[in-house]
Amino acid sequence: MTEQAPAPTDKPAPKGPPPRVFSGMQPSGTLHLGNYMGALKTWVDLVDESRRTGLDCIFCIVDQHAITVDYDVKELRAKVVDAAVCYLAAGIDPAQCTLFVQSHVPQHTELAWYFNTIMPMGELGRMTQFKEKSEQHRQSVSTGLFTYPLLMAADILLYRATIVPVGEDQVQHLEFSREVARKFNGRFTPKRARPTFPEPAPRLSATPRIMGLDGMHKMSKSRGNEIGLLEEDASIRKKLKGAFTDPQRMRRDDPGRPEICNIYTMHRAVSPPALVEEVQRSCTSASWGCGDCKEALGNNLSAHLTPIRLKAKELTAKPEQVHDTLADGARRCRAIAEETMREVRDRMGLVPAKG
Ligand code: AQP
Repeated sequence: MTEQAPAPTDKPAPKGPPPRVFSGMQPSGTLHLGNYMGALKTWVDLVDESRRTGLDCIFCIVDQHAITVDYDVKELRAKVVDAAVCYLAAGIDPAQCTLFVQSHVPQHTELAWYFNTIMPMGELGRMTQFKEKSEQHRQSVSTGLFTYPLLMAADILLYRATIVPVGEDQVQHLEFSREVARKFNGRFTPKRARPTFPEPAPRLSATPRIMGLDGMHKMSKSRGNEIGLLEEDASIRKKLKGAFTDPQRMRRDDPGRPEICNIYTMHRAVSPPALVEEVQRSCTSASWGCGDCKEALGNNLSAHLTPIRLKAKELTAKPEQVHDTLADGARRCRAIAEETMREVRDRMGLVPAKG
């Protein structure tokens, strides 16, 4: 008699937990349009997506990264709250995701230390951001600035996150985080066991690199070349007037190259698709001058950012509410982090304290 194949069942295959998203920003200054268009807008999209898909979104204010360069103690305190206000005002809904401050979860630095012990210095020395920032802060380059990518790897891997929404400048650090995961798994994960860490991948926005108004460097909190996320319309319009555009557009009727123009890139982030097309056409045909593109951008930035600015004003008036949100987030993150760390310590051979 032949054996019968088991009857198919209607039961769906067992599903794992939904993927986890993790990202953070430094409270090193006022968030700017680069942070927003390169990363924060994607966070908001992912939170919206999580309503349908169950994605678990965790967002962090990475204050321990911000202290790797010279900073003002009093200002840092205020900037942490300002960053939380920006996240919330931009549309990060705390009922739908987790928001917390890095230093409220001590396991980040613990895991970073363990990663210090497994990654060779040569790999850290190759990091472009370290080279640029050590140039920028030449008077004192801290060891923390050098080991920054290890803490960033710990931030992500502590939560076993696989989706990391960041701007283009962070892609190299993400590749490094994957290398850390592979190294740790290779050395400490027992054969046939589930890897300790999954490999995280970047999620880039459609505008992953926003240049500064100077056209020389990416828009940055520390270079003074930025437009602030909460800046007033009049100030934004004034800054746009002086913003660097396509250097080949010397005269009004020179056709432009939108693909290399930062003004066009910003249009792509905030303007309706029909207007983006119009800007593209009018720039290449020279029917619009740079001033026209800038004026249209000023109008669309105003429409896009005014509600964010108003919401931020409301939240700034209720700091207790913001602190409560951060405290709830830290509570949840400490629990997740400790679960990971128990496994990490065990796999690395560290003996737990009795009791
Ligand atoms: N210009 C940019 N274009 C696109 N994305 C950007 N990001 C930063 N600048 C741009 C993205 O914003 C997120 C938060 O960055 P961060 O605060 O952690 O560090 P950063 O990249 O060093 O930002 P800044 O503004 O340049 O800060 P400072 O001047 O203090 O170093 C990241 O996802 C980043 O990719």
